[in-house]
Amino acid sequence: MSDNSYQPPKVWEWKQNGGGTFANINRPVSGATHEKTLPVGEHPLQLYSLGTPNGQKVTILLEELLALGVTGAEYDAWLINIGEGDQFSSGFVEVNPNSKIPALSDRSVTPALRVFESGNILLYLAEKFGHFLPKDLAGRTEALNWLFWLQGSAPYLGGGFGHFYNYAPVKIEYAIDRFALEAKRQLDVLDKQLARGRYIAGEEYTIADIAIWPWYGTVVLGGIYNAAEFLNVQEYKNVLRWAQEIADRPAVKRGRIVNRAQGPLNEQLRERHAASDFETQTEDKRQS
Ligand SMILES: N[C@@H](CCC(=O)N[C@@H](CS)C(=O)NCC(=O)O)C(=O)O
Repeated sequence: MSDNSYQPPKVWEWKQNGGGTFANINRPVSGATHEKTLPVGEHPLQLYSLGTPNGQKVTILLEELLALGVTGAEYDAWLINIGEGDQFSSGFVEVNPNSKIPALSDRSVTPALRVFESGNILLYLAEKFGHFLPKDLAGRTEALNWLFWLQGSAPYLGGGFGHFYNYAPVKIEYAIDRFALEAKRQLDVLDKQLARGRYIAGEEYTIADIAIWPWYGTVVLGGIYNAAEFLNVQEYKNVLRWAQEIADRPAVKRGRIVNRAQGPLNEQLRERHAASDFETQTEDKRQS
């Protein structure tokens, strides 16, 4: 079952070309690798992101807010190409010293506020604009239970299961078994919760749904890791019902393609600066 040929040395050393999809960007140190300022557009909210599940959370919430008529949520979404190391520019490190997308700069306040960690960005925007987070203590607490659940759980799905099932240069049975087991346990947690109500935190659509859908909703709908059959997602009927209902929301359809730089061309809007960008999305823009 396992390969016992590796014996850890006394002190770990970085193998610069350790292999795998992310070998060229992962380093054991933090901080900027190059000087470059970030672009700034005309809207109060400047988002620096990529259309991964963590990035989609924020663009879905912003599109939902705009759909409600909250004009203060207008935003410029700039593409941060993490495969090219854009997250290590001096400008990006200033908005997020952790060098991970998404990062937001709110320039409607003076001095501008930096907001990082996708869960915190959702909470910040929900509180700033007064939507998608229940106002009563019980409703708010339940929504935050699930928002924090997602922030703690998704790394097992993405960094654990998705990494070893999909990205790792070798298929390690022990690692895939360990994380498939946890991914299925988490899907079962969601399925039982969604048997109790229409949305994750009850009958109201909240930032908990917006956080969880890009990860678990996309997995059960077959959109990431190509793992729907492997994880036998048909077992999770309530998750499937919820995932499809959210996928059908117009704001979700818009938000999930913002800052996407891979997949079908009609699902890529690499940068977003105005609502009309969704209509005027041309071959040229998508490929630039
Ligand atoms: N806990 C962070 C995770 C963000 C994260 O892992 N972002 C990934 C893309 S999904 C990233 O920027 N990776 C670049 C890198 O690791 O250098 C959040 O929720 O914002």
